[in-house]
Amino acid sequence: MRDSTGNFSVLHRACKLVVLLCFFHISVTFIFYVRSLDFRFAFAKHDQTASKDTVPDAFETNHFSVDNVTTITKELGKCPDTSPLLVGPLRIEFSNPVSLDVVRKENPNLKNGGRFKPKDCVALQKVAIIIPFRNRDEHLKFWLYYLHPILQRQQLDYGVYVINQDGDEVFNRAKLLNVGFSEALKEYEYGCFVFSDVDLIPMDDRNTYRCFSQPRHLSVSMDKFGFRLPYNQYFGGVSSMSKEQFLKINGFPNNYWGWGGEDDDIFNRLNSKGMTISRPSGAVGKCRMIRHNRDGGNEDNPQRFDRIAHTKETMNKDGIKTLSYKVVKVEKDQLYTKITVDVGEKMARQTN
Ligand code: UDH
Ligand code: NGS
Repeated sequence: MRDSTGNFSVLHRACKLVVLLCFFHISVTFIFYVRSLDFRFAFAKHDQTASKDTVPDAFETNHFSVDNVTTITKELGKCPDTSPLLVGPLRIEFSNPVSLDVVRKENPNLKNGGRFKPKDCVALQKVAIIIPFRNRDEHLKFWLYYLHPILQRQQLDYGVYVINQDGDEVFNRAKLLNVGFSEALKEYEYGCFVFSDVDLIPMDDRNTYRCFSQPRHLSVSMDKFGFRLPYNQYFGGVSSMSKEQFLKINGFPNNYWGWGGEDDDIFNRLNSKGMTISRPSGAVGKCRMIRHNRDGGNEDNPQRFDRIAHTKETMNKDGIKTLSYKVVKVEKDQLYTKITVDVGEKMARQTN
């Protein structure tokens, strides 16, 4: 009897020990499991933070997937108000001709159509640059040579649109600018439009080709005018307007055929809608014009004085709302989008 009781107590203790060992084993396993969970969570958290801060090297925002389910977006910060890449005054001269192949090689980051976006930050504005054009290829080469590097340093999301007037009809600068506005918007959600003559080159990259709270006149200090404004209301050469500012004045007039007055009409439109002109300082706004002879087909417009006297009455009837034209050809180059257009004839000017 005593023997069997003794055996039972040994067995009992052995069982207790086994249970204790099992409990210890489960506890240790549990602790390790919890710790490994912590570690995995922390690792995932770290990974996400790192992915937010890392600047992607691709043109567009990067995505990568985890388990094919979650998508984490790499976010770029906004570009600063003043680009850190600006260098200030520039030497601009036109003595040596420019080769477009060289300009293409020197601007490897341009996308087809003369498009660019900064790699390391999100540009503050999407800018379409519109150039009225006909038979000025040598000037266009200089413009592309000088402007592309400047615009890239200005950290803009931009595209260059050369609006080429087809045929031999009298030149119509303002209507070409309207066409540029309308065609550029079909391609991309531009919010800002810079209208630039092909023969004007800024002499300082701090003269940013972007939009401001008021319409901007950029070519304020031209060499041909002795680096000053020819008159206070002058709005010719290079100017910029947001989409809203442009639409508020019904765009530009379509009926100024030949040289002169269309820029004064634009000034009158802005003025009549209560807008003021914003300008850079005379030093920052310095620019050079490529000297040239008077173009054929761009004779002085004899009606210009009469027309600018009646801007207020005509501006709602003549502008972007009544624009009509035909696209003849679209050419995409690395350096620009060239759109050749039939803008109609001078005879049609009464209505358009
Ligand atoms: N343009 C062309 N081809 C032309 C005419 C004009 O491309 O045949 C474009 C070009 O972008 C030019 C802009 O339109 O820079 C303005 O041309 P403009 O001839 O009005 O102005 P610009 O200052 O010449 O180049 C002025 C000639 C002097 C006029 C004197 C009037 N009394
Ligand atoms: C004014 C013209 C503007 C022209 C400006 C500068 O007289 O269109 O001269 O011209 N206005 C009228 O003719 C009504 S420029 O010296 O650049 O050829 O922009």
